[in-house]
Amino acid sequence: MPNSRTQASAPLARTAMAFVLAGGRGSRLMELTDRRAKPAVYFGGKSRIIDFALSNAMNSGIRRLAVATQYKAHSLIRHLQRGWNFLRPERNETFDILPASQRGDGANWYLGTADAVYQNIDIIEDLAPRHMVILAGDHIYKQDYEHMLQQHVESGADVTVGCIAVPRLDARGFGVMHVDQDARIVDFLEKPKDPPGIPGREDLALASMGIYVFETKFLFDQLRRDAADPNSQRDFGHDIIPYLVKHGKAVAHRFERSCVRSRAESKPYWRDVGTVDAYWEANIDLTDVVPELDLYDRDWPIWTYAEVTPPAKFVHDLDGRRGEAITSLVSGGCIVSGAIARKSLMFTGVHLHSYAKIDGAVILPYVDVGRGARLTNVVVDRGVKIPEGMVVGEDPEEDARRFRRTEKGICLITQAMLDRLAS
Ligand code: ADQ
Ligand code: ADP
Repeated sequence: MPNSRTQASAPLARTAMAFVLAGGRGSRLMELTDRRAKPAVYFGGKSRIIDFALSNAMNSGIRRLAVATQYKAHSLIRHLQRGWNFLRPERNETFDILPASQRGDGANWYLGTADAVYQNIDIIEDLAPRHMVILAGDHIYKQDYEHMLQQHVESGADVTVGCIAVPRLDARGFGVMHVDQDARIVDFLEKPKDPPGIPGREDLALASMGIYVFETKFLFDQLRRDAADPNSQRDFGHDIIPYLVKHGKAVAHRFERSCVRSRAESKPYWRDVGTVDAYWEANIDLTDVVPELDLYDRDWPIWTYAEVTPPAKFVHDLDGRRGEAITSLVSGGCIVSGAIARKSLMFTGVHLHSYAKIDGAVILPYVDVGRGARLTNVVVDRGVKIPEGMVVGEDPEEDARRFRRTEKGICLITQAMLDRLAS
């Protein structure tokens, strides 16, 4: 289906609110989320994971945004304040950061994702959006939510759930649904151990993307009903969606219908970069000559907060060795001096010193790679100082002893791990 940006009827995005759930830790990202929530984790050389959901909302025409935060929210809140605070109330635009335990009787964390909306009902009511677009803050994709809103109104659904076909066994971490020929959801299982396949395509399962559209008043009624149920976990995936599949009308929206493709032949791109392996791979994929995810598409920009930095610089060192980066993404403020980067991402302010070599490396901001260090297939956390001559990625046993080494052989390196080695 083409992504027509011209709508027959008035855009629904203009009167909708995007509510981004950004409270989860994302514990399978290991030490990367020791100090920050998963939505605040860096991605793609310049951005953070949450920038994708927020940019999608903006690019879809939504001008009321809210973000619910909870776990280790400081890094996330700082990013949002710096990068996303440009919406103007006088133009009917709003941007609200909603930390847990600020509302109601003040005593509770958000219990589940539904509770994160429930506890903010009074704030949302003031803004009176017609529809609520509930989004997860931890996926990488480009989607035009206007199409989903239009489908929601046309189908007369109580809730519309964004969905995508994934390999069947990968669906164990997702909500999995069956739909009838009218896209109505007839069955929904949250994180089944043995996910049911799609009839006729048993190798695939139809997974919920954790994206929901509701009419605001209807959503509030459901949240209040759910809050009165002592057995509820107060979660969309566990409680609200299964209830509406049984007692209401839940309709599936196929991601293919609204994903934003940079080229007609591009495949729909959606990633839950929930593990270190998936995170490394999605980042490194961006160095492909024609990556599946196009960050250079001016029609669908991914907005972020970026520091003002001097340009990236590549210099010969004193011995005359060239500093170069091949098939790599290099952000502002980086200096590559007599060192070689290959198939790597260097975020803001990374320094590579003479004789250093990085290959398949995701290097977060302000990392310093000492002289002669060699790093292969790594993720290096922000601010780490890699000592001179350190070699990672050439001896699996040694790597596993020193760092967090994944099944696929990717090493995650943090300063705490290096400090432990030094002591
Ligand atoms: P999960 O991703 O496991 O499944 P969850 O851990 O609740 O669901 O996270 C969803 C989003 O909400 C994330 O962005 C997270 O940061 C945020 N979040 C989690 N708990 C929160 C809280 N208490 N307050 C605020 N924000 C919170 C869900 C659905 C599945 C679906 C997958 C798709 O339940 O059905 O398949 O999303 O990833
Ligand atoms: P995930 O399930 O995304 O891998 P976790 O296992 O860390 O992440 O978190 C599970 C649930 O517990 C989430 O709802 C998350 O928001 C919540 N949570 C995590 N850490 C805290 C915390 N320090 N305080 C309150 N709630 C938390």
